[in-house]
Amino acid sequence: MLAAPTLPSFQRAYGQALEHLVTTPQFTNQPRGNHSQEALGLSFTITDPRARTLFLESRPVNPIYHHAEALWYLGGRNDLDMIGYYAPRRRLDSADGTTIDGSAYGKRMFNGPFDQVLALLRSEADSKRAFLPVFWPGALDDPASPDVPCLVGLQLLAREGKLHMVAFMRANDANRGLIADVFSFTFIQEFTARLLGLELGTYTHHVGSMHLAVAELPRLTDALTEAAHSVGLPPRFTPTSMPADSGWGTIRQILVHEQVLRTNQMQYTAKDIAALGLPSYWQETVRLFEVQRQLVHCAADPVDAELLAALTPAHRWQVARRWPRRMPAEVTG
Ligand code: 5HM
Repeated sequence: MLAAPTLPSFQRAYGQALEHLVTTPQFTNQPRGNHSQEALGLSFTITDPRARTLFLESRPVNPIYHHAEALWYLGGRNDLDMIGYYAPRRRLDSADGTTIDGSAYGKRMFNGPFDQVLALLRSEADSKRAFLPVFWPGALDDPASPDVPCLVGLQLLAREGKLHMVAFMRANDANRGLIADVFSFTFIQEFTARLLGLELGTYTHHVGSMHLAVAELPRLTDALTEAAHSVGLPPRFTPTSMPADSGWGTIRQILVHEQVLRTNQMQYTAKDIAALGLPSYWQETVRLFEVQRQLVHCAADPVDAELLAALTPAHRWQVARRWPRRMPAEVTG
């Protein structure tokens, strides 16, 4: 039996998943009318879960949404207000127009089960019971549900001083959900490692149905080529680490800044953010949310050049590629 392929970064896993689904799909089908190419039972392991994002010219990602989603999960929330602001498409996942049910993974994990998992890992490090279930027995009760959870659950394993995570998914869109899911789950893994005072271990991702939308295939040729060319090259940017003293108080603080920026009650300059008393890692998250505030609430203006200059080079690169028309003339990423 073979273990999942072990890769240094998510970008490598993304490249391999695309390649597999584009060149040797196992099935072509139309579940719920979504014309897809699919392979069953795909898995990969990432040795550095901090290398959780893509730096591809041909597949610009949204680092602001990724941070918002990870914090929405950690906040144990299910409100559409927060997540829909960063990705209006998420409104389609809501049956009542105000909440999200199936994919509000944080609400299911962080209101109870997570504390039990922490207690378990603190009392018996070798435990293999530290599982955070998300898919529940009644998840298929409503055949018209717009949002059945794709995540079955997350397992945490403390081994030799490191915290490993194994994610189990029933389904993943390799060019959409996968990118956000791996970001959020590895972020939760790193945060949990900080809570437990453990080093960060590996991240393993198992998927029942990995698929791509057939309509997206023509647009994926460049991403496939670029991902293949990046193999063997040094990473474009070195990942940063969450500070050791990050805890629930930090998450609560960041969510307060997130809310006042989202609702446009506050506007922060780069200097304001530097004076908030947060570690630079978490200042960066607030900077990303201020970028979003400007993108949404100051739609006629370019994003402030000083704010962009204060971002890490990695985020500046991603932001400049995702919103090229909102960049001031002096910023090239
Ligand atoms: O028909 P189904 O419920 O599987 O459609 C959900 C679609 O969103 C699938 O393509 C699934 O793979 C994708 N998805 C994902 O990749 C959805 C969620 C939200 O639960 C997710 N990852 N986290």
